[in-house]
Amino acid sequence: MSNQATLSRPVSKVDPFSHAFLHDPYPYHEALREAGPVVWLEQYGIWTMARHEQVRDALTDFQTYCSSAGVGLSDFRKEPPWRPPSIILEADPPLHTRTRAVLTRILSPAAIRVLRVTFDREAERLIDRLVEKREFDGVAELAEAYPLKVFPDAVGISEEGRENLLPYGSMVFNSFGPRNELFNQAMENAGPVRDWIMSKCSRAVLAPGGLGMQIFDAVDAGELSEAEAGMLVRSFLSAGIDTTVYGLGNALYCLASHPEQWKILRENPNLIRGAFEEVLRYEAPVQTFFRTTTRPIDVGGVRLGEGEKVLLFLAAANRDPRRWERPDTFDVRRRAAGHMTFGTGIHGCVGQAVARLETEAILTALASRVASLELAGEPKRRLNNTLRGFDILPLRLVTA
Ligand code: OVM
Repeated sequence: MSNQATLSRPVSKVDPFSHAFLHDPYPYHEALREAGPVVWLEQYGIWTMARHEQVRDALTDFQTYCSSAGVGLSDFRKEPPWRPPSIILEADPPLHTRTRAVLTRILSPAAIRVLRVTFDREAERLIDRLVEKREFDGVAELAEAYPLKVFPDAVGISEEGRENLLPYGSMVFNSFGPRNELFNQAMENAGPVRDWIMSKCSRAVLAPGGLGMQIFDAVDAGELSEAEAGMLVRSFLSAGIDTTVYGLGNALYCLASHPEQWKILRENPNLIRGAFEEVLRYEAPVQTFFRTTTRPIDVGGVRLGEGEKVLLFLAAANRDPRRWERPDTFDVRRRAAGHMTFGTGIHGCVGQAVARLETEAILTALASRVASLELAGEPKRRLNNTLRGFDILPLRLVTA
């Protein structure tokens, strides 16, 4: 095909951040995938990719699709970011290479093995309490309660003020979208929440031996400045809570609403690890990230200019029929590896082993005790410009 196809770039009028879209994105995902390999979103003057091949290729080509102009809609070269940019998420090599190396080491398989003992014990404790309760809100009492206990403990921050962590996550993940009502609501109490977060990022307040203090050890080794270490603690507190809260909530929802899949897991606990990958594919807690082009590039015969924003639909790639058989079926036995929910390439989720550890600990504790996991009422969604998940998830546990 020649470049003449440039003349017929696919266009769409949809708003991926409207309430209608966020409530039920799947029909819109399909329309965007079928419109073409790359689609112009008129409302925002940006490109979007919703097919697996193009999303994966863009994530892999960090030189053409950069992160340093921000990974949300806002272009940091044109408007000031709402907070100082993350030095890992919103950075390109060589800065990214240096910061990433530190977090990769701190979150290595050996480090995860150390965390597992505590994470398993806390999961068993919490599930024992909930089994006794029988009926509870799966969001507040499980999907939020568990990550809010184990992760800040692992980082090594004080108990006091942890109620700021979820509001901060809401600010961070809503801020990747447009300045809409969701963004404005999330930012209502931004000042005090941001101040509390920043007050937890210094060497003086972190517990010895924790994941936070290990970042400061890299300062002593000459890898980071003191200020950079604080910024990477901020990355832990930005990326480490809401993502796992929404992921755990989606896991509970998928399993409670597919009882035959829960039965399969109970009978084969070795499938739990793969089941979480399937949750991430089927109901991605992180739906989207943006990149910005650093040069003109052809995508499937359509020419993108330099300095243009590209919305990557991770969640749509996860259900692309070009890549997956029965993409809209939740199947815990499926090989779901290759989903885009953790991204891929140099920015692929550095904390993914922690996310898996938390979910496996909870699902394993549940599977060993609970015969049936049921919805006990109507779930209610919590809308966010980036995250997909629940505000309320009424659950009932029936023991074996
Ligand atoms: C960060 C950060 C914030 C949100 C998400 C994320 C998914 C990273 O501050 O580095 O990764």
